[in-house]
Amino acid sequence: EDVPVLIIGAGPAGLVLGNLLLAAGVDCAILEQRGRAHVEQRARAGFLAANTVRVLAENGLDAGLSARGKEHDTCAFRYPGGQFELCYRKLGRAEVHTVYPQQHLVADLVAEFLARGGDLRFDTEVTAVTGLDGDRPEVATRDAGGVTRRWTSRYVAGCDGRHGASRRALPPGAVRRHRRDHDVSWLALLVQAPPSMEAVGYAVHERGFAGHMARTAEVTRYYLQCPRGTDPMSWSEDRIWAELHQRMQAETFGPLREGPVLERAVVQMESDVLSPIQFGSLFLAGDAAGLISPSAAKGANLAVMEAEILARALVLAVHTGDSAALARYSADCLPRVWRAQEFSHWMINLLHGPTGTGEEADFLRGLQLARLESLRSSRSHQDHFAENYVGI
Ligand code: RFL
Repeated sequence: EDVPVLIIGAGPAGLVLGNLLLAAGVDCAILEQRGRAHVEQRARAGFLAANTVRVLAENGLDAGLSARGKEHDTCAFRYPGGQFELCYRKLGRAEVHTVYPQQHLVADLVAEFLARGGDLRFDTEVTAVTGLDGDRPEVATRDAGGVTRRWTSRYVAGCDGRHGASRRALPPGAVRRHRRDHDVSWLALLVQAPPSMEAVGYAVHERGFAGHMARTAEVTRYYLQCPRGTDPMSWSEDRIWAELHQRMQAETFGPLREGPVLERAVVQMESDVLSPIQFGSLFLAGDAAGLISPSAAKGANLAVMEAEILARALVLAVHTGDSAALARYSADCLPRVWRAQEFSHWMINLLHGPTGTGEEADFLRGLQLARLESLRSSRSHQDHFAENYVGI
């Protein structure tokens, strides 16, 4: 089968790209290894930045988001010194987040792509991508029934995440990988309970970080820093709530609304940036192009930012043969990616104290408290925070 653009992966990156291409009259197909129900139920991100909402709205992809998304504008920090709140609607560029679970966004984007007549193949795993240094790259797939197929295209968009076929197709040395293991793990929990507070809650505690993020009226996300290698099932629900109460200082600042834990996973804070995010006819977007720690909730937003820039460049190349924008794709994206990485890295150091004891740990703990104190008391620091927290 032959199409101008083959998109691997039906996450936020691939689906936004596919919808923008169809809207501009560029034929494409999306190949997704998992089934439709699986991708539409995979709970991950929820905080959409203003730029993401703009991209979706400008392209008519925001019906669900405007009906069910909720504006969010405040985060609360709890630490040994007390609690303070930052209302970022009144700081920096005065932007807000829209809270809308990623799986709902994915379901909307799938529905819209199909309604626009798009070709979306679920249960179709890409097993190999070849010929990337020429202008007829080939993609091999295997469907759920074991049937294999070959696809050709002019361009391939690698939107299949960090473990996808696109990264595997990069020849050694073709791109440089910059990588950091932050040596921090979170037990990420989805709880069947309404949020315990209006704000996003970040709690810095000597037992480790704890976080609270609203998702919907019925479901709330919590995070608990845990030792590396923790088996997510090894923490009982009693232990989870006891840790959340203690670290979030519920006795001082108000009780948490408890409920059954619906989902749990251990997330290792890791970041990487590929550079360039292109090789021959393959263009990477989203987690395939770079992984960002979830500390500042940037991953899905970077994916949408890249998808929009890539869509514009591909439309120009396919319609007019002008590939100048495609050649600039990496250079256009990477400075924004690095800004987001720098901020997320700063957030990691804000939220997590050193794990050990001793003079060096004490020193690092001192820096962490100074960082919090600066954020609490300095208006210019707060403006900077707000600009980077919601900005992309
Ligand atoms: P996705 O969403 O992983 O989609 C990739 C798709 O590719 C498919 N695939 C393949 N298909 C065909 N053949 C193959 N060989 C394939 N290999 C893979 C996969 O099945 C999948 O459907 O990547 P994309 O589109 O780049 O989007 C990235 C985001 O999903 C990710 O960055 C965010 O979820 C990160 N993230 C957050 N980002 C935010 O902006 N705000 C948040 O609040 C936020 N919270 C989070 C997060 C990620 C988390 N986890 C689980 C890592 C919270 C968590 C817990």
